[in-house]
Amino acid sequence: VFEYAPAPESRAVVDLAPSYGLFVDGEFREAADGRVFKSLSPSSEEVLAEVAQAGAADVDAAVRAARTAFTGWSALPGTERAKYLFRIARIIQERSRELAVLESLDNGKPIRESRDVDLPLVAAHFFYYAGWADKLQHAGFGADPRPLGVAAQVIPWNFPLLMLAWKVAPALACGNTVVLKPAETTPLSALFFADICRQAGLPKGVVNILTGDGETGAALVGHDGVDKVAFTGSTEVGKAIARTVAGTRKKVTLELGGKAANIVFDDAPVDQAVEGIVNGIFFNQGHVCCAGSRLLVQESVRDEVLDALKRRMSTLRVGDPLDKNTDIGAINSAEQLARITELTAAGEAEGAERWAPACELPSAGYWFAPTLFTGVTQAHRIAREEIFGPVLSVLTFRTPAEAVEKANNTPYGLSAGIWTEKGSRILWMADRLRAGVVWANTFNKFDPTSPFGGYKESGYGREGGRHGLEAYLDVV
Ligand code: TXE
Repeated sequence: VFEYAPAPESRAVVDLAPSYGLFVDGEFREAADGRVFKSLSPSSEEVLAEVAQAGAADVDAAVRAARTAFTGWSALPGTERAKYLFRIARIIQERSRELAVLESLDNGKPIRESRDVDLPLVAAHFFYYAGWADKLQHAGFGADPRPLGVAAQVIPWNFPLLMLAWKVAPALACGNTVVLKPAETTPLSALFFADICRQAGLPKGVVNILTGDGETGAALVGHDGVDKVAFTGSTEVGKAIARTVAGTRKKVTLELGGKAANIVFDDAPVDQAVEGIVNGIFFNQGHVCCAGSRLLVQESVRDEVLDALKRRMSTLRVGDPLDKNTDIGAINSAEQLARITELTAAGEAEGAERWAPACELPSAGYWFAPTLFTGVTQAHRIAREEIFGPVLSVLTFRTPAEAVEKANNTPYGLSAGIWTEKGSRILWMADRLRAGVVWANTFNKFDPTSPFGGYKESGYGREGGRHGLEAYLDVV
């Protein structure tokens, strides 16, 4: 037997400075009031770097810089904007090893995922939207579509660089300028991206990065000089942002939580479905808004699927994100770990049965074993609330109609998965599932050409594809 045991990815490929400033008007600078916060590695609790905490004066400076830069940037021919985006995409590819290690250090995700999923997709989004920059007149937005102006973009910690790419690439392609705030637990890759913008020669002020917490985010979203707000994060904060922008000229798109059903029919090949279930909920520690966090399995195959799933879960390796063998990395923060712990305790208290494979978790850092709940009813909190961790709630159904009813029985509507050999059933189900994305015989599959976004409390607006441009253009 040949045992493949690759060495851990070297942390030495990332040259981390002890402290980082805000990126405003093409320069790194300290916060006006000198405040800083620390970015920790969730797998070791080690301080990776100290980062500036942007306050109201910094928000003002960044928005002004973006507004000044807008005049020149929006006047550039699309072919010129495309050149910058292509250049950024190529630099991301050249620096992808460094960025993948950085992302795994700051976020806790396995290097296999940051290297093989996040980084290739980040580059792909810049390539894809670079291709649109000179074709906007031919895309059904009218003869002369115009950019909106300054885009305030607030992103979460689960895919720091990828969420940045989803937002920055289409905004720039359309001629907008950007002030982006990464999440407080994962600020570093956005700052490295700022360095890439400099390397690409991007005119100053076109991209500004403000690190900070919810207070910084609220100040940015509320600033008068902002024309467009794009947010990905919790439903609670999304609603607060919608309230803030109501009554202003600002346009807004929101990408919020989810509670997706992964629906397995009795004719699906069990091994393939099990891989899809595992990928659906354990990819990125389940810190995925479209995670398949509710397994709906047809009653006749319940036991067979659960037996196979438990066997597969027993092989998952939890541990060092930089180890190329790791399947499940660290939970992103102590707060998120506390949320997962609280909701799983509620699952047990409400009478669901908890199962996890035997696995040894590292002593330092934030960890949670892959966990399965059976005996779950639709009324249980673990069937209704987003857990945002490696926790799967199992429900059963008998008929396709019952599967649709249960899948749709949630305030959310971001994604769903269907596992069946019958094409006609896929189409019947997809028509009735109230979810922005429906995957068939696959899950968590992304590419820059496809629109992504939610129904109901999962938000509004679409990112990705041609639809992703609509959020950054006025039709003329
Ligand atoms: O989210 P927040 P948190 C869900 C997931 C998770 C829960 C809480 O269920 O358990 O949300 O996570 C910024 N005005 N998702 O607390 O607070 C904040 O600084 C403007 C789903 O981390 O929404 C960060 O940059 N901005 C989700 C970003 O909002 C504010 C991804 C997201 O943080 C703000 C993340 C304010 N008042 C969490 N308050 C998804 N859809 O993928 C905070 N922020």
